Amino acid sequence: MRVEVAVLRHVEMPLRFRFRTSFGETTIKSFLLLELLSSGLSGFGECVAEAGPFYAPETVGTAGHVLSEFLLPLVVGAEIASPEDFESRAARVRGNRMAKAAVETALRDLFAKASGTSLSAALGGTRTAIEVGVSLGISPTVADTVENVRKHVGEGYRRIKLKIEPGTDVERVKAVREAFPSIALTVDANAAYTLATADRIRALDPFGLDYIEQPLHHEDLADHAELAKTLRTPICLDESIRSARDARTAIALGACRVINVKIGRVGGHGEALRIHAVAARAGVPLWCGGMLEAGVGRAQNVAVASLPGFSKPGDTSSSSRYFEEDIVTPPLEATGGLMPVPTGPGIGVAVRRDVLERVTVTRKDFRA
Ligand code: SMG
Ligand code: MG
Repeated sequence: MRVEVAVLRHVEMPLRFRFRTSFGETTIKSFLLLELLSSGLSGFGECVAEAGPFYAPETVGTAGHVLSEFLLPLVVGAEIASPEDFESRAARVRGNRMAKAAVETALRDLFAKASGTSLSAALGGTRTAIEVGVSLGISPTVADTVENVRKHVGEGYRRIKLKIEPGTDVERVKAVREAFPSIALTVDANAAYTLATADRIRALDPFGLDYIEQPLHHEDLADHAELAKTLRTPICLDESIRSARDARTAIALGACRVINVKIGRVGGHGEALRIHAVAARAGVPLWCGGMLEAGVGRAQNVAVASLPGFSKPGDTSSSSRYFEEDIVTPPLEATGGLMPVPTGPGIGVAVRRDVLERVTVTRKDFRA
């Protein structure tokens, strides 16, 4: 398939809530949206790099640079045989996985559209709807945390994840567990603890959490393995898993028993599929993480989450939670904690050009 034109947009969309984590706060979703055009079809990829390098090393700025200077020149005007063909062409670019994923996911959409299949089917998805949970940012008080959980349990989400940081972590989890004895509950520390402060993590063990996500440093698998030995609750890794190689090492070391897969963090659907294979061999359950995606990224997430190994509810909650107005139609919405998997060609949702124009800050076109 010959990619004729690439359109790279910087987009900003206000969030409907302040999302606070142990590493910062997001109020505006700022991201790059890539459109690849070929024979009258458009494939869309959303880059999940954030404004600042606090969750991951990449930013909107660095991803824009790597896309413009190194990745888009590999595809614009080129005959690309498959998404895997792009992966091999881009293999000499190290790291920069979020930038790579923007191209790879746009190509996946484009190839699926060209063959008239849904992206879910093209990836090997087997579910017609995915179970979804919700990730709740750190609220000002313990009481606010419980109220926020009540609201989202009422909306039918199948799992509640609380963002935590050292401080009132144990108090919050205890209060939520007392108010909701039987919900599926998890926590995500975004690497805010160390082995020296891990007593606070161990203090969460009695609350029947489904898993504890990324408690320790993003580069430290050995410490996670050591912590795991002192916990009954499984550890789930997010930031530490950038590839199938990382997944294999982490599982072999006993650093995790669950994996959060984010397409952007691992460089695209191809790598997500390889992690899926590694995890299946080891009997490790997966779930699909979130990066506060707009409609394109959300649809890409729903497609991968329809694979059989994604057996736990993910963070892909309803679009209307995040945005007044999304850039795709129909918006991706969950009912009773179930989100239908689009069946139309590619990502199965259409980009709303009028909305996209309104939220576009800058636009750069690349032609052969
Ligand atoms: O998409 O609802 C969402 C956010 C899910 O908690 C979420 N993401 O570490 O898993 C994580 C965080 C990373 C992004 S924080 C802006
Ligand atoms: Mg996480």
